[in-house]
Amino acid sequence: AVLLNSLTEASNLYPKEEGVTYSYGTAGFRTLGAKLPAAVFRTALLAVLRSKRLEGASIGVMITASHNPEPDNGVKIVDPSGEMLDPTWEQHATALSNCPSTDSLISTFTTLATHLHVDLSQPASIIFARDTRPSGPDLVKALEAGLHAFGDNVKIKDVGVTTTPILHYVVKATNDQSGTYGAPTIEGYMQKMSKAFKELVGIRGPLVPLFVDCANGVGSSAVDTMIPLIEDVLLLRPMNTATGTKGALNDECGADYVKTKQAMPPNLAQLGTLDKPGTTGCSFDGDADRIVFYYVEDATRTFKLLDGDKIATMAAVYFKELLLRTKLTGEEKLSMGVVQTAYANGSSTKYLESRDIPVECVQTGVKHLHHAAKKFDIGIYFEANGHGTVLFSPHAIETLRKASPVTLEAGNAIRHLLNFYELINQAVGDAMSDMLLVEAVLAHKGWGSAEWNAGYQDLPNKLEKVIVPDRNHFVTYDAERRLSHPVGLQELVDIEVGKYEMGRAFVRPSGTEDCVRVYAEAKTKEDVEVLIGNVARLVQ
Ligand code: 16G
Ligand code: ZN
Repeated sequence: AVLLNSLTEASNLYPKEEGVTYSYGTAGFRTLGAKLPAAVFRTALLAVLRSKRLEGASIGVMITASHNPEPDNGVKIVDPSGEMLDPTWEQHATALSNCPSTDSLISTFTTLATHLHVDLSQPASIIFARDTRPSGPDLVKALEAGLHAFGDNVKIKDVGVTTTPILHYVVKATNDQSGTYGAPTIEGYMQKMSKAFKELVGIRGPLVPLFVDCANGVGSSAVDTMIPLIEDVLLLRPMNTATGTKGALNDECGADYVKTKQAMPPNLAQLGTLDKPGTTGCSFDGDADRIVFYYVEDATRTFKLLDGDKIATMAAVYFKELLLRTKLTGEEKLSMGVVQTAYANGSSTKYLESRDIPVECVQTGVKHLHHAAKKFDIGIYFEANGHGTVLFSPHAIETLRKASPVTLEAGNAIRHLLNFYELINQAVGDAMSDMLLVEAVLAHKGWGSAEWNAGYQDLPNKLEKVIVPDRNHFVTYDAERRLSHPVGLQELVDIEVGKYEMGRAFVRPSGTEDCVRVYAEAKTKEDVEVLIGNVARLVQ
């Protein structure tokens, strides 16, 4: 009763606006920052319930809207393993957030506690962080108001302004029983990663300096911290680091801009940043959980994009080589596979299949990719947009640690794989970690970005938004590659696609915006333009 009184009092300070409906989707709650305080306050209550349900395990809360415009913000919950919130709990988050009054909030909260078998006297532990958005501090206050309402029974740790993947790392490391994952701090993250990276690069360094577009976001502080730790092997040259400039975040820069426009940030182009042959750039998104690379082709002076598919394919081919070199057989033989979404360029899928690397296609959204990747000993997943990572199964780690290598080469391969395991964020996609993964593989191969890009050529492709009266009328199956509803539409799309060489197109409702997305690829740019235009017209 004391608890309910203090929750009531606190909630009255964060009333839900009438007419706003929240939905906990692929990215948690996401909307204009100004509309979020009530949802963030209520997210605190759900995070505490979740922690108590899991006997006090630490739960993370991240306040960010990633690549979206600066006035937007969002909040999402991180489970103790460092992964996204258990999908069965998403509906509870939505239910709490939409209670029209404090009374209904309190009654929904107590019903949920009973229904989910939460012992409210259990302790709880919450770890939170935010990105650089101006609305962040107010949302942190709303979160803290919700947490403080529980009194001393809830332990709170504020990681401050940091990247989404660092928060996931801190949560995972805090809950790690074995104590071997790393120290649960930003510093622990930097130490773990820089050490593994330097061991991997070894005498191959120093490498060619790398330009890093930080999207004027929180990635710039992570890059600043990393620079001195690795500068003897790789010099990072941060760009777009104006986190204090109003409106600059994700504006004409960042991974999402580069991937959607298929062009480099205009200011980098203007400065001629990548004009020198052999120079490579990369772009983080606003919360540094995505990365794409690019360079200017020497002979043609054209922009070349190396996206999530390119990262996945290079990692897969290299890890397959390393696995062969380990000479592990029988029980010790480790499986490896790649998980993609429908957005993966057709050429990348073909390239993997032609190398006998298993490829699986799942629905958009990190939770689906992550889940599917766990089936492999080494599970590589990337969305074309640059979000992804490589997961090592407990079996893989145990096998690699115990293995007695038969040759020096086998020993080196095992050591490399274990160092990659240390380097690669095991919780979630991570721009910093993926950046160093790419640099390490390139160093081992002795490649620059042109050699990396030579593996296969992307099919021309395009993504478009179509505004429709109700996107819920669009229902997909086959990992979002086909439509079951509106009835008959898929057949019309098929006819259209059939007209173009290497044509492929699909239509799916967005999980984060009120629109339908149309993707098309084909052998030529001209065909893509016509194909996407015609499919978009069918959808309207
Ligand atoms: C979210 C997802 C991202 C996905 C995007 C698709 C997470 C952490 N992020 O940003 O993976 O690519 O949504 O958005 O799951 P859409 O459904 O609007 O196309
Ligand atoms: Zn992001």
